[in-house]
Amino acid sequence: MEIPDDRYKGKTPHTITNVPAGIHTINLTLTGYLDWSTNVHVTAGETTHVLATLTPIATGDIRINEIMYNPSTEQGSDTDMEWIELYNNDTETINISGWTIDDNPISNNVMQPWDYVVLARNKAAFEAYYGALSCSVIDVTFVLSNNPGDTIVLRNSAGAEIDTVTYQASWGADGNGKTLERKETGG
Ligand SMILES: [Ca+2]
Ligand SMILES: [Ca+2]
Ligand SMILES: [Ca+2]
Repeated sequence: MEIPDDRYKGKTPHTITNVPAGIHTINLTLTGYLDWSTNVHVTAGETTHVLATLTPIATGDIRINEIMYNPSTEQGSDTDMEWIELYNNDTETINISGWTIDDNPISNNVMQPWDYVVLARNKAAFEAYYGALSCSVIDVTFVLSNNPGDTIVLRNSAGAEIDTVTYQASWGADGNGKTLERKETGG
């Protein structure tokens, strides 16, 4: 807990005394949880109560499962038709909201165990080509280089690396309409 001006005040539950009247910022941090912050208005002679519920940082066995890094000319432009498929290999529901692909945020999405989600550079173009899928498709900003290949990094909302893939055009799927898909063995 910090109040005010970034001064550490101790662990919760905690009562801070002799706080000047006015607005102060309280920050709570706990390993494994998202940082929490609020502004409190302190009135002279009164005790102001602050209650916080911290949200656990989701982590888990989410995998970069399949990638389309170079769609064929027939499929469309790379700007529209690149996509990355994630797979929840965990037995738990995982909220990937605020996770990132190459530092680009993923919008709200919750993955049930064994769920797939497609991160598309252009969801509208993706769905126009592939039709409706049984998994969700969400727009995410990213660029997958064609040749010599690229590294894709998936991080959770705390910035911890969850999965990464480095592919090379020599693996195939380079503009021929095919994709790269992870093997059962992980390779
Ligand atoms: Ca292409
Ligand atoms: Ca590309
Ligand atoms: Ca990259």
